[in-house]
Amino acid sequence: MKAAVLYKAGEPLVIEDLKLAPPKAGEVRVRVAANGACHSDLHVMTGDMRMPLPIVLGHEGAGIVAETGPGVTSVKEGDHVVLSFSPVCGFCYFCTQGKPQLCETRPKAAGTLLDGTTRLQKNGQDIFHFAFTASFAEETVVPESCAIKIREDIPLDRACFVGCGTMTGMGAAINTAQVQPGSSVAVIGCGGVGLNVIQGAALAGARKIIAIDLLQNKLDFAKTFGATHFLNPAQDDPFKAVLDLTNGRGVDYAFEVISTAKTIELAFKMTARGGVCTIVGVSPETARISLNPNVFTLMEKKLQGSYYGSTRPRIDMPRLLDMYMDGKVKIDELVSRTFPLEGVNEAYDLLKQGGVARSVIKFF
Ligand code: COD
Ligand code: ZN
Repeated sequence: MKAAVLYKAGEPLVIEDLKLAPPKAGEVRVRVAANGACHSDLHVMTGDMRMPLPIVLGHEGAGIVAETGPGVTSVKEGDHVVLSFSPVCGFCYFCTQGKPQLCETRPKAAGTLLDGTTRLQKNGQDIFHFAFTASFAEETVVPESCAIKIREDIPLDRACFVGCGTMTGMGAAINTAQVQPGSSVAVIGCGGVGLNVIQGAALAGARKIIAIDLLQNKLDFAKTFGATHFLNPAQDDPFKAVLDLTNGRGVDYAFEVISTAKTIELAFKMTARGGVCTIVGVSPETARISLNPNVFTLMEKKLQGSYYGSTRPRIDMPRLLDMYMDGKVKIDELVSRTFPLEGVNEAYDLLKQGGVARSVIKFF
């Protein structure tokens, strides 16, 4: 089967014919229908996020179950699924607290499935799986808990976004930060994920949603997703502008959706007394932030992270898709371009240039 392989950071992905071994116990083989081009894959391509190589990237996928390994009970051949990039055991300390995004069950080695091995090979050489999903491929084998059954009337080239951008962003606002009706929100970084933080905040009833991005087209997208005010740091000082928009207080909720130390510090600085700053981006290992600790005490500001929108995949993903089908969650507006697998490098060139909200790689 065809897949896009990263052999070396800084080089383009190579479309290869790979061998995919059948699913082992507790695994599912999925025929991938579509996969969004998210920035996290780009972090691996540039070397900012270190992964074992060669690797098949892709973690925003949806498809149809082709085969199930022994013991699989939650899906069967022919079921439509969204791919989750975070396996869930259901039994550990965190799963039983209702925080499956923090599940303790992880393989010993990055880039493998849960048993520490890969199902992907080229000429006898193991190829790694990115984020358990490896969905820039015609087919993939994933842990059962990463195959989330969904309704069959949802177009798979839309459902795939719930596998990352829509869930990560909306979940950060709704599940992690629990944005309150009438509140003020600032979102720094209005890409595929940030636009969905905006969408989640709008759905939660935030009154003022300030979108901050260096690119005018992203601010235009932000309007579609529910932002009420727009700031470009290349033109205005975003800290000063946010104070001007909030009676000098700062926002109740700030979100950093880029993953740089500078923008994290900025998000925290524009958070009001008693407010909550949520980091959505994952920065390079070497990144460090610098904060005055007194503001935690004297101003009761809070700083927290959000992983995968604090999602409970089997509850939140089908629910967001129901809301999409009811016209209450926007996904179509996210899709700027559609490419075949062979266009994957072009899709990432466009993301780097900032020309798109999201591109989708469509297999069928
Ligand atoms: N000031 C304002 N805006 C900026 C700046 C800046 N200094 N620098 C970049 N931006 C804007 C860009 O113009 C762009 O619009 C946006 O920031 C980034 O958007 P995308 O579309 O390139 O990126 P996303 O939305 O796909 O991904 C952003 C993440 C923060 C999620 C990603 O970078 C990341 O850190 N991923 C790891 C976190 C994670 O949970 N990963 C799991 C799957 S995503
Ligand atoms: Zn992603």
